[in-house]
Amino acid sequence: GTLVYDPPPMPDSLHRRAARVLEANWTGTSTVPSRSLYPHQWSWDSAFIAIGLRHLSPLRAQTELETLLSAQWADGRIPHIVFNPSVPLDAYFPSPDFWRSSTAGRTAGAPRTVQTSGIVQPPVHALAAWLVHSADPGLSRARGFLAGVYPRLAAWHRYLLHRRDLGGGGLASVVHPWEQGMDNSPCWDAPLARVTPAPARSFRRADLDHGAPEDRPTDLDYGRYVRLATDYRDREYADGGGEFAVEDPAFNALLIASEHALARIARELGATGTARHARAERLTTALVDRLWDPKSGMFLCRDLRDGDHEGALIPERSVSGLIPLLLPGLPRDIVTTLLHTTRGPHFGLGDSTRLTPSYDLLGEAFDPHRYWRGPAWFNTNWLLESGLRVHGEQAAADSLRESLLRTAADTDFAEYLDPYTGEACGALGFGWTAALALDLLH
Ligand code: 9YW
Repeated sequence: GTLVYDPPPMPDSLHRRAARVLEANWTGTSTVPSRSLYPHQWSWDSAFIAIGLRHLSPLRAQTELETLLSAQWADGRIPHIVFNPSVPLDAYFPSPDFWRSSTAGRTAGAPRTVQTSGIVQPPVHALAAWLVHSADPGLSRARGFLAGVYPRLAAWHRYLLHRRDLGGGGLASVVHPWEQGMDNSPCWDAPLARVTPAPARSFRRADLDHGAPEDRPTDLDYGRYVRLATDYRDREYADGGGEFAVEDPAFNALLIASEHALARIARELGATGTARHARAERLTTALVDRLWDPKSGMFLCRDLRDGDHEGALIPERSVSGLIPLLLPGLPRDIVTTLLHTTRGPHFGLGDSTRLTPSYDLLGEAFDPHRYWRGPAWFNTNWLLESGLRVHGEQAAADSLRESLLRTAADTDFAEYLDPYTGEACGALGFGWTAALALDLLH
């Protein structure tokens, strides 16, 4: 018979698969975290996504950030969700008719052309903008990318450092668990216990149409999220008076890293950047003064509504308290202790777990499947990977990088996973998982 050359099917490269996820989640102007669960643009997702996207298309990565920033409010806040008007209202809760940005957000200067939420998410944006610029400085300069985003990023940091310094110690506070990005972390259990939940009948959760209930926050959690968000909205998003106010280590560490990035952006644009580097150093000192807990060997959250006006540290170990490892300016003894804690029995990195869990393996509330109460996430592990490199832990960083790539491939870019077994949880084809895997491949 005829000789037919029939090559065996080529296993698709991880690079190609990740690119395909980002292609499928791209809307034309931004990228959705997940087509099923999260069909709009999310703030910190977009920053992480841009960091990966810059390797595929620097133009798309710039556009991703520009789209987000065009929804910025006049008071400087970058909303945590920018709604896509072509997605049906009932596809995600809370929807635009809950946040009412165009009416309730008028005083704070919500944009007129797009609908957004009224809360924020961690400030990864200046860091992302700098990395996106560095991927293709020629294109960036030709388009005036940094010149365009710089004033907006500066206003964003100003908002956080002034309107959100609710504790008066120089750090930014979050006023809702969704703002910190780790929605149902056990860190919030005590501060949330003081909040009267909104009645279950007053809202309908859309997340349960797509996610397994045992992997998601509970109805009681949701009642409290809704109460806090409703109260904030009804105060027209004015900062200061809310029932929930927490200083979080990851949120502030990302602000510091982004302030350093803003200094580099300022330099590229012809300024010195010195004042910004100095501010980042002051913030690092405040972070250590207010949130470092030598007894736990890590950073903790400060609950400003507990006790007197100074608030109190929340005695729960979250991966958030390891993320300051990212900062080059951290005192050496703190770095040593943090490395020790990351590898020890509470987080088990390089030992009992594949990736760092979101919460204390030995904590009473630990649950390997329920969202931010134990599962491992890619963005937090990507941040730790770069923290290990910053502090010269190349071997540990290499092995974390290997695990990240292997789990991204094995889980089809899952949203999060069981830290022991590696079993996929939540959505698949998740935006930042694909983007950060791509980044690690470069
Ligand atoms: C939700 C989009 C967002 C992330 C958050 C994560 C989750 C939204 O999804 O929140 O409905 O629970 O907790 O960090 O930005 O990926």
